[in-house]
Amino acid sequence: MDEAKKNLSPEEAAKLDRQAVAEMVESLNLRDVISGKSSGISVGGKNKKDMSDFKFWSSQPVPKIGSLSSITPDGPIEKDKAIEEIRQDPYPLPKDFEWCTMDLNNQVQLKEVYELLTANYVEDSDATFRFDYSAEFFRWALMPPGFVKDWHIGVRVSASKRLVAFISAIPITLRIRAFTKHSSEVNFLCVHKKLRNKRLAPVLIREVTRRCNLHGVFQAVYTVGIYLPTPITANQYYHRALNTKKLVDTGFSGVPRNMTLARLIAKNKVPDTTSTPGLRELEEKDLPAVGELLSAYLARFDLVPLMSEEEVRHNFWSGRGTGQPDPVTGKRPGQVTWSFVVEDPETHRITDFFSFYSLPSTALKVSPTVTIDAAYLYYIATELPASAAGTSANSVATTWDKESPETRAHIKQRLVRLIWDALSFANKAKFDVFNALTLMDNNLFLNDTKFGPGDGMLYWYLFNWTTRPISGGTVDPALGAVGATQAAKGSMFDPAKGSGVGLVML
Ligand code: MYA
Repeated sequence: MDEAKKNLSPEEAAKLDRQAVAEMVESLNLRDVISGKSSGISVGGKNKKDMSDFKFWSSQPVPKIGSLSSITPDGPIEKDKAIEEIRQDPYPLPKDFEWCTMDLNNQVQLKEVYELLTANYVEDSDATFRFDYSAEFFRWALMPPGFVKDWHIGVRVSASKRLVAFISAIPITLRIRAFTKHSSEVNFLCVHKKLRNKRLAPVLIREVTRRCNLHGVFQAVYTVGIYLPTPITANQYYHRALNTKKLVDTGFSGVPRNMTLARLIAKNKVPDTTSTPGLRELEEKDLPAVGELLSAYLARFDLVPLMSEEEVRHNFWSGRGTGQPDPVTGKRPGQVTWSFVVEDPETHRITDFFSFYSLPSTALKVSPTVTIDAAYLYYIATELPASAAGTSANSVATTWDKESPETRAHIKQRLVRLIWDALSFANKAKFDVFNALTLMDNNLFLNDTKFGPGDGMLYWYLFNWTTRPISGGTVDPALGAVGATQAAKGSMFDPAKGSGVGLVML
């Protein structure tokens, strides 16, 4: 019996147990809707897995578990293949299934993808929340400039033609430290719940790889909520409550023990008005300036997308919806992204930029089910102080971890203010929660703007590329112990530690 319970009646001891559980739950703070993108396998503890446990992944060009270290060289694991070496036919599927390429310009097919993912995509570990991407979101996320239709891959039941699995890739020019590679970003892998554990996922992954190879692409980046061989970094999710009551009512967050709901609501209140002079919604004419600001800002990180002008336009302009904004929320029909700039009132230079996107989740255990409207921080950038300038769009020098305390303080002060403003906009647009990861310079604002740790980690992977582990703004998986238990404690956040990740995956 533990010390605290020694002189207690059974009722009192039970109460203490409940209290301990309540404390544990409270320490989880806010849970991750992100979920399936969060249920980790412990790799340090007794559930330790090694390469031989990963029958599929041990056959793929990915780093072996434990192989990444501070002396890992940068480079491919396998050489690029000549076109004749690449398998020309699709991989065989189990009997009764067939491949299809989804045409997302076709409303019926777009709806099929949407319906498959709405019912079967990522859930948290106890199936309380599930991502609820919208059809507009898929169009925006999967059809960037240069997208390859052939990389929107579906599996249908041959007889009924019902869509039962999906995987996608989009092109991305990725800078990994000093190397720039035309790569693909793989996402939205989904197998219908009734077809799970039948080894369909490996066939989908091999097929998307084959189709990327046929386009001369041999590297990919992807994020997953589980530990696979082998992450190059990991970020932790953080959440900022906006509609506190709804989050508590739906089980997304709890009221801490020594607090009332009313006090929690007051604590989470955000200002009705923004505070940065010159802040306004992005206009089309700002796009070139935003592209430059962003590439100078991102040049400081280790893993970065190099965005063309068209990509900047797509990422920050094309998702703004069409038609008249709603008079209360300001949201346009079909809007998936929100982008803002700060125009210096005197010089008219664009000095700052931030954006967020909408990704609702369904709270599955409340009846009827409820939608949690979540905003996710997308890209953010601020002009660097003159002393830190010198990083240019073409620079490949990673500098974020060598910046002076003055530079860090300058960035922090700008970001904290911008994020308070982002929270005001998101609150006005009636989002319930604002989410961010411990990537880029986010650790500089998370505490000051009252974000709380979630219980999920997001693991980052590179296909057919090795590099030294990249700091994720939290304990590094390849160097330190990592797993669901530790992540759940919410204790891995070190505000002083930044991250080398300068890429945001949807
Ligand atoms: S992350 C989102 C993933 N989707 C979901 O979580 C939605 C809900 N879950 C499902 O739909 C299924 O459970 C999925 C697995 C489809 C995930 N990433 O078919 P199985 C390995 C990679 O029997 P199922 C996202 O979209 C697993 O370790 N591998 O399993 C990014 C085992 O391999 P091994 C995964 O549960 C995707 C094998 O699959 C994942 O029926 C990036 C079991 O297969 C996962 N999320 O289906 C994909 N989950 O034996 C990689 C399980 O080795 C891209 N597994 O342990 C790689 C780059 C390719 C392009 C390269 C170009 C050059």
